Amino acid sequence: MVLLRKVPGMPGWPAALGLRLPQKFLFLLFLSGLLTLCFGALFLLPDSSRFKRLFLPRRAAASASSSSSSASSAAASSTRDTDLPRSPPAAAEPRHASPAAPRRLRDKLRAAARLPGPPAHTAPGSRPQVRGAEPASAVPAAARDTRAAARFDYERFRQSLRHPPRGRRPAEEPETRARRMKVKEMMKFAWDNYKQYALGKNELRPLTKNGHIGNMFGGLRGATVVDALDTLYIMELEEEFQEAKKWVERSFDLNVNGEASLFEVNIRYIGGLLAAYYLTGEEVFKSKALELGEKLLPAFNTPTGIPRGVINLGSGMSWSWGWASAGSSILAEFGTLHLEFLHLSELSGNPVFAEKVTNIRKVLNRVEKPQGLYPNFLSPVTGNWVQHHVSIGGLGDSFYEYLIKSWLMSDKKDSEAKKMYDDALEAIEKHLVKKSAGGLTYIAEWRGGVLDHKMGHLACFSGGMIALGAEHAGEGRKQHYMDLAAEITNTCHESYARSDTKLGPEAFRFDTGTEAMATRLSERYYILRPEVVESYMYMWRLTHDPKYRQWGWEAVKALEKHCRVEAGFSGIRDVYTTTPTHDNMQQSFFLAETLKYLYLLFCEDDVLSLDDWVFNTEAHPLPVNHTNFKAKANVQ
Ligand code: DMJ
Repeated sequence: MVLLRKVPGMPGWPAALGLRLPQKFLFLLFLSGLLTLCFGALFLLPDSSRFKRLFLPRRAAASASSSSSSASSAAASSTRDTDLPRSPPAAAEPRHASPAAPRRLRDKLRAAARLPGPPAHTAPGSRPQVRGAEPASAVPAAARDTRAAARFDYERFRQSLRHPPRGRRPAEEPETRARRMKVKEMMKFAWDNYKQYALGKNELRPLTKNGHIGNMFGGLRGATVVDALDTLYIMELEEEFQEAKKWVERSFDLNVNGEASLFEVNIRYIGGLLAAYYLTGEEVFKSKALELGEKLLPAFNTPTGIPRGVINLGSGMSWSWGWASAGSSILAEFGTLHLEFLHLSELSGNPVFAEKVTNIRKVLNRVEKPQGLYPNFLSPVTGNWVQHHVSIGGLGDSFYEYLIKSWLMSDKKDSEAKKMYDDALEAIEKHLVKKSAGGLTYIAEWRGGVLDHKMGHLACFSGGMIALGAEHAGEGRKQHYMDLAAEITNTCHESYARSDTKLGPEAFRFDTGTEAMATRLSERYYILRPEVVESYMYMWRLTHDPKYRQWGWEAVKALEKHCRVEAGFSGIRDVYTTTPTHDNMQQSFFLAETLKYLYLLFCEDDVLSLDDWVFNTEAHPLPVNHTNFKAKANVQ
């Protein structure tokens, strides 16, 4: 238009060019064509939302812009299920602007487009090794909440359960009821003392009557509160549950800035919050779980996507444990995220969590397994094993547990997990399962091909796990695996029965003439661990052999006799003396796991029925996917 304006004293410029009428007409036609083209191009360019805002009314512009960002993100990542709501747009402004913001933005764009970029880590061993992507808080909380609320139908979920979570309470024998009530009383005692002396700290110190914070949870507090929530609820300790809930609502602060174990935060806090949400429908548990889940995401920002073990919940920086060989990540840690992360995706509608754990599986499937076994240390940089130490106890344990439970939680659809579990168990049985001279079956550890004839207390969960998997083993294998599960559970019971306190040591051996006993001073302690009673609970549910209830009751009596002190329960330093000294620590897993499994042992099978729930490795019940999860990860 400006070009055609007549300047006073000057002829119009088409005229100045000396054009005739038909030529003028043709020229005007060409010019108007050109203008139409330019105008149209504004709408066709990949990101024209800003221009659109100039020409369209506000509302129309907003919807046009959101559909364009959705389409472009789908195109950038062909790996996503197109049914899903998109992750927040890649260029969303980080909540806290900082000098690092432009780089963060670039990283985020790269990640969104799955473009290879230089890894952000430095040499293994140096600390911190990885600067994570921007903290997940870059996603506005309100947006997350709206999206989640729109997606997850709690009522539909509740209707999908086959049994009410707290059971239907049929008549039962008085002895079983009395034993269950005893366990409930122990839980109340443990909680009341924690509340009185340590509320808001992570654990209770029952001898000195104060709280312990420790350094595992990166500044998060209240590990015992969050770990206890679902146990209090299941035991119908209503008032105590309300106290715990109130603490979560009013005092549970996620804006912390410390070094946390990714694994521990996941199994205790995220697992505890998810279970509390699914059991009660209280939104506060869901929103805290999602917020915390997002804070863990930067730990996955490694060349392979295998997360590092330690993360600063404030900065998102992550690194490997100083004690883990060559900057490696630990099998039992990165292999124990699957259950919780699928639920985070289901509740948030954001597939990112599911994608992270699906990728871990892919890496594990790609790497060659020595004799079919999974070593405990893997490099998050190369995706290769760092050391050939294999164990179904510490460092390996819950990885195997999460394979079979992933399959069960998927309503038996995740056949990849089932195959990985079946293959791993076959290799374990072939190379690690041994029988002692006295006829006790145990699972040894493997160090580069050499067997260490030792079994940790932690490994005693495997009786329950193998029984759980046996149900679904191939033709002819079911009885075999039930027998194996029963033998291992029996060996673990022996480790308790052969001690003076009737509680088991941290590790027991089969190589120096004695069997199922600790041979080293440093392995004689018991810290209120759950694994042995966990196996009793599964064996009871799956066989109804009364000996498992009997063994559980022996454990209850031993706990009362040796671990109960004036202000709570404490671990003991030596299970082979009837006058043990106490370690002054009431572990949060005692409330989450040990007491829950003991309680369930004396309940009917429909209380937290195995048809409806899988227990995460901290005994937090997560629902089986009867409702067909929407959040499907599709990682290539
Ligand atoms: C718990 O925190 C979990 O069971 C974990 O998997 C391993 N050990 C402790 C309890 O012993």
